[in-house]
Formats: sequence, structure tokens, C-alpha cells
Amino acid sequence: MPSYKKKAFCYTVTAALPYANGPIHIGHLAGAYLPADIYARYLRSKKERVVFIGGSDEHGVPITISAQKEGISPQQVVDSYHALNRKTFEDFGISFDIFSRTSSKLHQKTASDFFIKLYEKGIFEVHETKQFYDQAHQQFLADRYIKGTCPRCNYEEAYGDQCESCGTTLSPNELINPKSVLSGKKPTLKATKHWYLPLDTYEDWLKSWIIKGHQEWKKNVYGQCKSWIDQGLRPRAVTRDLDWGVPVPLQEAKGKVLYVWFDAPIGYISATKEWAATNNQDWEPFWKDPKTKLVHFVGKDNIVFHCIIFPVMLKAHGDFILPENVPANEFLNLEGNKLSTSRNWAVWLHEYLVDFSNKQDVLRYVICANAPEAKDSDFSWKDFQAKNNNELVAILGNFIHRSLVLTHKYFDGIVPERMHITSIDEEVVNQIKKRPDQIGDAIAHFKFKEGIQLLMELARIGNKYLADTEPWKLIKHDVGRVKTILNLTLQLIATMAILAEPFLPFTSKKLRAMLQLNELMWDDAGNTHLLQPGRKIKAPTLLFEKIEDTFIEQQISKLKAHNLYSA
Ligand code: B3M
Ligand code: ZN
Repeated sequence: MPSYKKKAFCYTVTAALPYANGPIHIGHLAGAYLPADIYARYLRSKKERVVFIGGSDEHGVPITISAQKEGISPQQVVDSYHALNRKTFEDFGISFDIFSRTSSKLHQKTASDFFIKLYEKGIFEVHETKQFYDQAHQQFLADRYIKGTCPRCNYEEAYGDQCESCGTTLSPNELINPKSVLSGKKPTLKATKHWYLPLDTYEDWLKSWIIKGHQEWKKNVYGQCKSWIDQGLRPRAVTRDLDWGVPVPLQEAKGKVLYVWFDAPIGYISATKEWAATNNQDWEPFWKDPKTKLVHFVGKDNIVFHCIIFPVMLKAHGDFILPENVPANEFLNLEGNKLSTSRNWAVWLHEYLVDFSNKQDVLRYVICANAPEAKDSDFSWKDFQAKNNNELVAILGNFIHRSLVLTHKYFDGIVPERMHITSIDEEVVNQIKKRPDQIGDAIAHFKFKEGIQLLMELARIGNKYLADTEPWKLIKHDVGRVKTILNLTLQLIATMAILAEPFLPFTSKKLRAMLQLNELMWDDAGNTHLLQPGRKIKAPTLLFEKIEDTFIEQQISKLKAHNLYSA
């Protein structure tokens, strides 16, 4: 029996591998990275065995198109964006255990071996088809190299694989008036041979695995899967005529590479292997132990790849576990319009940090509080300002600041002891005790918005407690009472420092420093005696500060200056 079978189960948490052809924007953060990070941080805090996998998707036509546009090589494109994005994630506290890349040797081998295994099992169908070809450039045209009019919404710039206007998945021959992106000319058809994954033969299996077996998946995810399966599945080519990617490991496939959506999800496995090798761990339990929970965080447009195509690949392969859940979000819009790189309608994370240095948690808060969990949601700068000023500053920051200032003023920063407890105190004690489970439950069910609201409510409860008990009046005649009240507010803050960690890691760290608390785990929260009376706490430092109108106006004009929506 392999050694991992004896251990408790683990969690393998992945976040979609972003194409290394552009920077990360708030839509990416909202769609996949922030929820994945909250989930992974929570599991670590619960002392679960978890690996959180990320990396760059460095293959495929999106990369070669960018290279062509910028006049540099695909390798140069991925080298520069991989470095930038890796740093951005680190700066925002996205706590990947590894941020790998699909151009690595280990990945090439892992993806090749995966293909060979399916090939040897006789899974693939081979078909010769006629594909669009650009005579002028002597090159087969990948779906993304063909543009035309969308048959659904008539958008004229739809790509051969997807219409970015209405979101429909397309194939190039469905486009009205197809044109080559390379030459702008109408492409011709030429015969070529490819290897196909017969999704159709997995229909019954998918029906029982998803439609019957995963009714607990989020409605938006389940619905999209069901509609795909109901429409009937067709074999899907997993090889491409392209010179950038993992070469198809067959003699007869010279000049062809694996389809990027075939190799990219295998990248999660390669990255796990790489992480394990550098951390003296065994990668196999994370992908082979049936007790392991594999959870993929992705955006709305990646659902089908993670719920249907990759699981079919895993199932066909046979050695791997299947995803336990794919808690995908819907889209985050920006000031009422769809986020779009090509239209330059986005808030880029690395630029945000230049304008709002050290305010990572403000953006994490706003995005989480407004996450597109069940339906599309909107990010606006005014709302960002309001949430910062009216919630983070006025509620959370204010409560913590008041409590710490009063403790310093009345008791020289020494945690006072708790005396006689009254019913109003009892209510606070109860809240402290029940929140860890409530918030933990919300996170475990991918309800991050609810989780952060429950956390914020604790600060509201604290503020109300101070307002109702008025320790600044009591101090003149009932010091014992004030001791009890401040002891409890400090215990409340200690619990909040732990519960805030997955959502607001930078704030949590500052709070722990103020309270002189060591690294605490989730199960320490809810304890109303975390801070021993007599221990010294530090003077409060600034957690959040008011954002003035001018900063918000600058962001709005910056956004509106160079985009194609207002053009
Ligand atoms: N690179 C698409 C995207 O960045 C794709 C995800 C791959 S996940 C294996 O949205
Ligand atoms: Zn369309």
C-alpha cells in the first residue's frame, strides 16, 4: 500500500493559470485568485494539509498573437509577464505555495507523458479535416487567428473560438465572413490530421458524475455544465498546427503541438510535482489519494474546461482523482462595462499598488464584499471609496482604534481583568464564540461574501457594545465595569485578528502585532481568554485611512482617458 494511503486527506487548491501575455486586473482577482486565496488561507489556519497551486499559462495562440503584435518572440512575452504576474500575486498576498510556469521542462514531460498514456490506451480518435489556412503566410490558422462576425450577436470582431461580446463558444466555421488575423485575407481550407478526445463517449459518465453526483455545485457552474451536456458533446481536437507549445510526442505529428487547453490544466499537476520536489514532499497524495479534495478556482469563461474537458482527461487517464468542486465566479464589471484588455477597460493590480501603496486589503475587502459569486457584479471607484470610508475606516478601524486607545488611556496598555459579567457582556461573549464556526462554514461553502459580512458584523457589534456601555462615562465611578468591557472588546479584536486572516491578511498581521499575539490558528478564535490580563499591548497604528475625493476622481479620469468604450 503506498504510504500516502495511510494519511489523512489533503486539499489540492488550484487557481486558473493566467496567460502570460498581459498583467493581472481586478476581474482576475475577483473571478478566481482572491476566493482561492481565502480558501487556502482558511484551510491552513484549520491546520489542514493543503497545497495551493498557481502558475503561468505560457502556451497557445494568445501568447503567439501577443508576440506577433509586440514584435518579439513568444518566449520574451512569457518571460516578462510571468515575472510581473508572479510579483503582483505576491504583493497582494495571494499565498500560492508555488507559482510555476508551463514552459518548464518538467511540465513538458508531464504533459507529453499524459498524452502518451491516453494514446496508448487507445482513447484518441484521429481525424483528417480541412482547416483554415493562410496562403500568404503558409500557415494553418488557429481559431484565434480567425476573426469574423458572431452568428449569435453579430459582433464583427468575434474570434474563431469565442465571441468576446456575447461570450458564446464558437468554432471558426461558424463565423460569418471569416478573415485571417495574419493577412486580413479570407482563408482557404487545407487538409490536416489531428488527435481528438472523444467527449461524446463520456456523456453518460458526465451525466452521472455531474448532473446526478454534483448537485451541490454552485448554481452558475452546475447550470453551465448541464447546458453543455444537454446540448450533446462532440470529440474535441487536442492537437494543433502551431509552432509554440508542447510538441505532440508522436513521430507522425511533426510540427504539431498539444492544444493549450490540453496542456494547461496538466500544469497543475506539473506544478505540484515541482513544489513537492523542492519541499521534500510527496506529490502523489495530492493527485491520487481518493480522499484528497481537488478544488479548482476559475472564472466563468473557464468552467467548461475544468468541469468537463479536464475531468474527462483525468478519467480517461485513470490514475488521478477528479475535482471535488469548481466554485467559479461570474464576471466583475467595471463602472458598468465589461472588463476588457483590448479596450483598455481595467484596473491593473500592479498599477493600483503604485497609486494606493499598502492598501492591498482595501481592494481585497471591496472585491470580496462585492464578489460576483452568484451573478455579475460591478466595481466602481465611488463604491470603493464608500466601502473604504464608511466600512473599513468608520466601522472596523474605528472599533479597534477606540478599544486600544481606551485601554492605553485608562490602563496604560495593560489588558485589564474581567470581573462580573452582565447580560449585555454575555451577548458579546456569545458572538465571539459562535463566529469562527459561522465564518468557517461560509468559507468552506465558498460563500466568501457572507464570510466577510459576518466578520464585519463583529466590528459593528463591538462598536454598538462600546456605544451602549459608554466606558468613558463609567470610568469616573465604576472602574471594575470598564475593565470588563475593555477586556471583552480586546478579546473580540483578538478573535477578529484570526478570522480576518484569510480575507485581510495584511490587517490581520498588523492586529496581531498590536496585540502581541503570535501566529494563531482558526480554532484559537472564539476563545474569550486569548489575551491574558496583565499582558501589555501596543499603541494602535493606523489600519485604514479615509480616501479623499481627489484620489477617486483621478482614477476615474485615468480610466476614461484611454479606452475604447468612450472613443
Ligand atoms: N489561461 C485562460 C485564462 O487565463 C487560461 C486558464 C488556464 S487554467 C488551466 O483565463
Ligand atoms: Zn456574439
